[in-house]
Amino acid sequence: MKLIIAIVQDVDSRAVLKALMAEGYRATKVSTTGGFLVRGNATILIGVEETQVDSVLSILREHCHARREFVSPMAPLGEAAAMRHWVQPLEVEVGGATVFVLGVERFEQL
Ligand code: 2BA
Repeated sequence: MKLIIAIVQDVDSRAVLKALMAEGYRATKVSTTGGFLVRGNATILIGVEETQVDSVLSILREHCHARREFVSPMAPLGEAAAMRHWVQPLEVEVGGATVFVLGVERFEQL
């Protein structure tokens, strides 16, 4: 058995869960926060048989989209004034999905 941990953007999470349920997969969504942007994202835990991993990855690929986000770097006021120019927002591309596939040693439902 495998545990798929997929970190997706909040806006994509509903469509991903809907598609997973429609295909008969079981999943748990946890509300999480990205360490870099410090914005809400969603972590979806999906326990599957090894033969189902690729099918779940296809669903994630179909429903998770990359988007461009802007971050405003914070410079201390004194420093910004010393630089005598505005600190430019930094553009980053987020997603589609960051996925980890782990082996499951034991699975129990008690
Ligand atoms: P965040 O940490 O908020 O990162 C959002 C996006 O910012 C990243 O998108 C990446 O494009 C950029 N970014 C992250 N760290 C950076 C850095 N040190 N310098 C420059 N740009 C940086 P993604 O790579 O698509 O990641 C989306 C989210 O997936 C991340 O949100 C984080 O929550 C998670 N994630 C990504 N890689 C991970 C990893 N190796 N371990 C755990 N979580 C991860």
